[in-house]
Amino acid sequence: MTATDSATALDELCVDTIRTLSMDAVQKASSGHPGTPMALAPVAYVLFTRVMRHAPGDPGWPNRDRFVLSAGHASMLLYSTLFLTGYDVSLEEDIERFRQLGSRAAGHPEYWHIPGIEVTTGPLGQGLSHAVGFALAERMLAARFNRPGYDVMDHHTFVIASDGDIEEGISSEASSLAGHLGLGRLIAFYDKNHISIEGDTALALSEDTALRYEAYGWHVQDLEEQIGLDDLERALRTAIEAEDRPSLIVIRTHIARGSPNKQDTAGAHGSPLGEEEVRLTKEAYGWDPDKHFYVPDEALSHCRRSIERGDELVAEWKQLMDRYAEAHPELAEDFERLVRRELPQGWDAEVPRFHASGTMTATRKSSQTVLQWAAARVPELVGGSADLAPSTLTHIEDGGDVEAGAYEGRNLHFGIREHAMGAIVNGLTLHYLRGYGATFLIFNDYMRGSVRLAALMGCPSIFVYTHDSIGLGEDGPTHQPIEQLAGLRAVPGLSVVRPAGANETALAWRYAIATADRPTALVLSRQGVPTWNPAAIPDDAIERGAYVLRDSFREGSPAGESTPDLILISTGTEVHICNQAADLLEAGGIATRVVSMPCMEHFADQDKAYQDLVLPPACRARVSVEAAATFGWHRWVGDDGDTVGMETFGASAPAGALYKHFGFTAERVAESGRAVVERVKSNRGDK
Ligand SMILES: Cc1ncc(C[n+]2csc(CCOP(=O)(O)OP(=O)(O)O)c2C)c(N)n1
Ligand SMILES: [Mg+2]
Repeated sequence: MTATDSATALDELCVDTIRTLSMDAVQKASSGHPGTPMALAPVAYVLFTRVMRHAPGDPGWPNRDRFVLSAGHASMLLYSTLFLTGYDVSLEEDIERFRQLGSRAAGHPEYWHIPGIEVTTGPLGQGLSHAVGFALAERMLAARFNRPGYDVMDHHTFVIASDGDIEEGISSEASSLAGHLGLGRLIAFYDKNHISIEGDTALALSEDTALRYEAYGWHVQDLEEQIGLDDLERALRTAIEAEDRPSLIVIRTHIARGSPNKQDTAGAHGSPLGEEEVRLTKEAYGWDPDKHFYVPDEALSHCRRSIERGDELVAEWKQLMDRYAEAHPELAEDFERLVRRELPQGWDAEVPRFHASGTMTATRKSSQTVLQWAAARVPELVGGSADLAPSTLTHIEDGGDVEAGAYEGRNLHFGIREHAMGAIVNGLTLHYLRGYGATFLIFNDYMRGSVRLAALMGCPSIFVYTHDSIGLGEDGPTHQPIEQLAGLRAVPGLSVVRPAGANETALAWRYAIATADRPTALVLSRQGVPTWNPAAIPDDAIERGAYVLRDSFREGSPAGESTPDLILISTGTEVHICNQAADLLEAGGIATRVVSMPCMEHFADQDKAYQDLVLPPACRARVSVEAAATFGWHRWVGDDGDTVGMETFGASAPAGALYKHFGFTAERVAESGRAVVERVKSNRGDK
C-alpha cells in the first residue's frame, strides 16, 4: 500500500482475511495455489466492497455486475471473497474442504457451484473470453430493452487475468474483437506478476502487453506498483468512465505477498506454502499463527455490509422494473421471460415440414430456411460465424448486424476467431440470450476448449458445423473432417446431431433451441441429399437419437419373423446411400432395415427396450455407414458387424469422385451388407 492510501486498519484486516483463508485452505488441502490469492486480495476486496454493484443476498439479480476470475487457479481468492461478502458459501463445508469430494469449493471455480461463480474458469484465456460474451450480451440486451429513463440492463463485467490468460491465443482473439466492438463495460485487470509455473515470465514473454491492448483499441492504465486500495479504486472509476472502449488495468503484483521466503517465487504458484511458512507469513501480517481459518468478527461484519448494499440496489432496480412494466409492458414481459430463460409460448407449434423430394438439398441449406423460421419466433436467438456465413448459411435475414456502438442487431461477425467465438457464444448464452456460432466442422478443432466448457457448464450454446465430411469436395484433406465427429461425441454432455435431410434438420434446430441444459452441435452438409417423407420421421427423432426409417422382414427369416436380415445404420448424408443399398439388397432377397441415427449420444441414453426395438439383438448382421472415422461405431454394429467409414484422411477432388473412391456408394455398402449376412449365417451354422 502506498503512503497516500487511506486504507484503514479494518480494510487491511479484511484483505488479510482473504489472504489467510486462502493460505489455510490450500495448506489443509495440500493442494492448490496460494500465492496469487494473497497478491490479489486487495483487488478482490476493492471490487467486491467498493466498486461492484452486486447482491450477495440475491446473487442472480439480472442487472448485477459480473465478475470473472479468468486466473481460475487462484480460485481461493474468489471463494474467500464470496464467503466474506455474504454469498452462500460455507466455511466448514466448502472452504475448509477446498478441493475435496463434495465441496463446492472445487479446484477451479465451477459455474454456479457457489452462487457468484459466473463461469467455469481454469483453462487459461477462457474466462476473459467468456467475459467478452457477457459484456456483449449486456450491450445487446441494453440496446433492445433500455428506454429513456429505464436503464434496466446496465452493468459492468470485471475480470482478473493472469500472465497465462494474456499469453493464450484465445484471449487475443476475444480482446481484439472486444476492442473492435467498443465494449466499454468490460474492465479487466492484468496481474503482471512476472511469475508463471516455469519461473520468471521473461522466459517466454517480452511483448509490451499494454501497447498490444492499446493497439486493440482498449483503454489501458498501467499502475505498475502503485496499487493501494485507493489507487485500485481510482483506476476502476477511470475505466468505468471510458465508456467507448474496454479497459485493461495492468498491475505489477508480487505473488505470495508477505511470505518471507516464498514471495516472488514460482514455488508459491501451485503448491501450499508449507506449515512453517504459513506461520511466518501470518506473523508478518501481525496475525496469530496458531489460528486457522480465522475470520475476525469486525472483518466479517464489514465485508457483509455488501449484503445490505446489494439489497438496496436490487430494491431500487425492482422499483425501476415496476415503472418500466407500466411504461413498456411488452418489453418488460419479454425481458422477464428472457431472464426466466423461457422460450416464447408456442414458438415451435409449427416446425417446418418439407415435402418428400428427390431433389438434392444440402442440410446447411435446409438449416438456413429453418433458422429463419426459428429466428422469427425466438428473438433471443442471435449468432454468427467465423467469417463463413455465406458458406454456413447462418445469417438471420433482416436481423441486422452488431457493430461498435450499435448493438440492437442479431448477426455477429466474429472474424476468423473460432476459439473466441465459442467462448463468446457461451457468454451470450449464460447471459440470457440464445447464442449460436458457426464454422466448418474441421475448425471445431480450433474451438474445442470453449465447446468443452459449454458442456461442462451445461450451457445450451448452439454450435453449427457445416461442410461435415469429405463431401465438401475440392478443398481437400485440410478441410475434410475425419475424427471430428468422434471427438465431439466423446464430450460428455454435448449432443452431436447430424441430420439426414431437411425434416431432421428442422427437428434438430427445434431440439437445440428447446434444450436448456446442454450444448448442441449441429452437423450439416455442404452437398445435397434427398428429402425424406416427413411422415416417416418421428417427431422425437432427435430426442430418441435413432429410429427405423425403412423396414423389411420376410417369412422364415432365421433371425425371427419380424426381424430383418440386415440393419444398415447411418447418419446425415450417408442415410440415402443406405437407402439405395437397401434397394440392391432387397433385390437380392436380403430383408434390410435402414436406421437413421441423427444423435448417437441420445440413442445411447434410451432404455434397452427402445434400443432393442430399433436394433433387435437377434439381428447381428449390421453395417454402419458414416463418412468419418469409425471410432465409436463398433458398439452398435457388434462383433459380427462391419463399419463403412474413413480410415485415412480424405483427398482433393469433387465430392462425387471422393465418395466413390472412399467407398460411400450403394454398391459398396450392399457388398459389405451381403458379406456380413453371410458371416453371421456361417457363424450360426445356417446353410
Ligand atoms: C490453457 C491452460 N494451459 C495450461 C494451464 C496450466 N496452468 C495453470 S496456471 C499456469 C500458469 C501460471 O502463471 P500465471 O498465469 O502467470 O499465473 P500466476 O501463477 O501468476 O497466478 C499454467 C500453465 C491452464 N490452466 N490452462
Ligand atoms: Mg503470473
